[in-house]
Amino acid sequence: VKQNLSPKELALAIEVSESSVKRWVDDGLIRASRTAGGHRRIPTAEAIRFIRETHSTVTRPELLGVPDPASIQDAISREFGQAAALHSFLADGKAEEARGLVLWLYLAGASVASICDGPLREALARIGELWRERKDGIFIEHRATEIALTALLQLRGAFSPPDDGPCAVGGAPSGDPYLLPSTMASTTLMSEGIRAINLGPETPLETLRIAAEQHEAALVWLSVTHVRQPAVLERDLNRLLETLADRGTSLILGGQAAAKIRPRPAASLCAGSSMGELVAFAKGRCSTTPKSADAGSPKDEPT
Ligand code: B12
Repeated sequence: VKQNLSPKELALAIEVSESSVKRWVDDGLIRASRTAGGHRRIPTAEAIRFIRETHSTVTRPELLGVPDPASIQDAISREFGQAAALHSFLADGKAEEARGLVLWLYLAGASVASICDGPLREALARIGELWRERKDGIFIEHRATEIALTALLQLRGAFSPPDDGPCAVGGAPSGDPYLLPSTMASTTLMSEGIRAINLGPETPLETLRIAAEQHEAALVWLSVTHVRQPAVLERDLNRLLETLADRGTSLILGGQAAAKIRPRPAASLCAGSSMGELVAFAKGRCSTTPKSADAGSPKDEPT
């Protein structure tokens, strides 16, 4: 995907006049910067947001650097579904196609949460079975993770939540090497207008606490796919919950291995099993500002 577009390129891509695009920029409907020579430059991420929100039809996808919708549709019908098409791109190392499919689903109106909980999760679950039956399974798994990660980061680049809006920080704990779940969480939250700071895998919970304090986060997410020492993680999580509660910050726990740890029930703690649930929880929590500790929690104990 190209970094920036000229008004002419965007106009050609969606078959409108260049003067319309320039007017939309000047009216603030499309965010753009100016070159030293005074020419308008539209970040491609911004163009993608605009196209999706206005349901514009992309007639020249190559100008945006996105794949031809017809080829994506072909792959989806050939493989019998979005998840199956994504799985085949990921398993075959077809990075451009996989990124294109994810971007296309978003452009076509799917929410980031539904892309993560649907095709991405399903495709990766299938990739996770390969090591049992194929010698090259683990190589395919590593490559697929890398491709899925770049697809998410490309999508994440399309969002720029306001600097003064609500903030969330999160990651995966020490001993957990998994990159994708926490990147999904940050991408999903960013798509919902929440400034999300992803500290990634192997993050000590003390580091999460410091980051949450520095950013005055309203929400902390913890994604757990692999637990090395459940007792240690439980102890650290209980400690983190105490300090977060003092500041009115909530924590949402999720991930495939989240049920392996049993923190003490706390009003500021919630458990979720999908990006959809993360969004629902964040929307409730991030509308209140940190420090104004509020009572009540949807669930007392993670399930
Ligand atoms: C990629 C991968 C790896 C990579 C990770 C690379 C990396 N740096 O990220 C590597 C190669 C390191 C790896 C290693 C291993 N892996 Co592995 N791995 C996977 C795989 C294929 C994908 C994981 C992934 O990213 N999934 C995508 C995520 C986003 O999906 P998800 O976790 O389900 O997340 C969803 C929800 O849980 C939820 N969610 C997630 N986080 C959060 C957070 C919050 C707050 C909320 C609300 C919701 C939420 O929303 C997400 C979207 O719907 C899975 C297969 C699978 N089913 O997931 C196996 C899998 C997890 N691995 C498995 C295994 C056995 C291993 C190994 C032990 C052996 C091996 N296969 O090599 C080692 C152990 C490593 C370790 N120290 O833990 C098993 C685990 C089985 C089990 N239950 O114990 C799985 C399930 C594969 C399988 N079917 O056997 N793995």
